Amino acid sequence: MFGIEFVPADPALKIGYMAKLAEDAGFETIWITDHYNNRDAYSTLAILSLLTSRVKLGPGVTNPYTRNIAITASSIASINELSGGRAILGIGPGDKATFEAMGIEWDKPLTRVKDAVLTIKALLARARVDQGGFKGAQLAFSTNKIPIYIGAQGPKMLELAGAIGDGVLINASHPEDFKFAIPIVKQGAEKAGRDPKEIEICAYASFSADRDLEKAEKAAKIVVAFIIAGSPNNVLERHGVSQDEAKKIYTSIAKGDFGSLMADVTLKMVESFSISGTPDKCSSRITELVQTGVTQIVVGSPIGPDKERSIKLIGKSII
Ligand code: F42
Repeated sequence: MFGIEFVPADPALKIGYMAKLAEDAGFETIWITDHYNNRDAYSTLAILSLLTSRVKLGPGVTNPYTRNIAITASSIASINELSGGRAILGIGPGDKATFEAMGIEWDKPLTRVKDAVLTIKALLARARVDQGGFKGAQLAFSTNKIPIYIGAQGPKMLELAGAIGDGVLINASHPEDFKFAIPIVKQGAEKAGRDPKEIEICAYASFSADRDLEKAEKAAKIVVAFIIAGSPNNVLERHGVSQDEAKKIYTSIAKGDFGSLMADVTLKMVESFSISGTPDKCSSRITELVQTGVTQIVVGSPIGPDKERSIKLIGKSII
């Protein structure tokens, strides 16, 4: 199955247009990123609910810090109603850098995500919630079941996703990352007495497709630079990126020196941190990912050098 990510750095109506294209191209899920500095994810999802008719859609991912989780339950239930039962909820611990700018402290992310998922499930089932500081919170309208996907990279978050999620959104593009992550998700499911096959494993991947290999790779470089700058050391080591190389990239981003970035990000890095290239090249990477146990490929930024053309190309030559 294929999904696609849109970043509401663009206006909602523009994303609505792209979303319809994606639906027509054969994508089955649409994920809208959630960061305070972009357009609001739920306003965007409301527009998408009206402009599409088959795709499932939801935030990918929201978090328990910037929105009270009862509001998240109400928001996603509203999207479910507007879309005729097509809502999906992606939730994760959130993005540390934007929290700092908002003055939000990132305390106990694992516990917060766990409590959020369990509470949101209870609220969506119209239960009265009296735990986690809530005092009798209850939704005043009904909704049918909304699948909850957990955004996870770290081992404990991956295990939690296996234990309580309907799916997991793993921000990675290379088979080695999934060979590490998937057994942990499955172990989390087994420990919780669940069938590991029930959990959807999504590769939330940086993706860049074009008939011209070089154009596709070039378009991925900026996104790959940001991924490397934000990756923990164990992930960099897994892909043979030295501390010095990562530091150089981090410094170029901080200076806004995008000219240097194009030289700092090597083709090997593009291979490790994105799915980029011609449709054939992307397809063979997708086959490798499916062999590790991935069940959904989420086509993430940049999508390609020309988003509209790449969506059509992915539909025609990959999906
Ligand atoms: N973040 C956003 O803010 N917006 C987005 O739109 C977004 C999209 C997105 C899509 C897919 C995806 O996979 C991630 C995405 N993210 C987005 C990022 C996401 O919110 C997380 O930042 C990302 O998934 C990283 O999470 P992580 O799994 O690495 O978890 C962190 C918190 C971590 O360190 N986890 C550790 C682990 O092993 O999993 C565990 C930490 C731990 O145990 N903490 C203890 C606890 O109780 O929480 C406390 C420890 C102590 O000493 O206090």
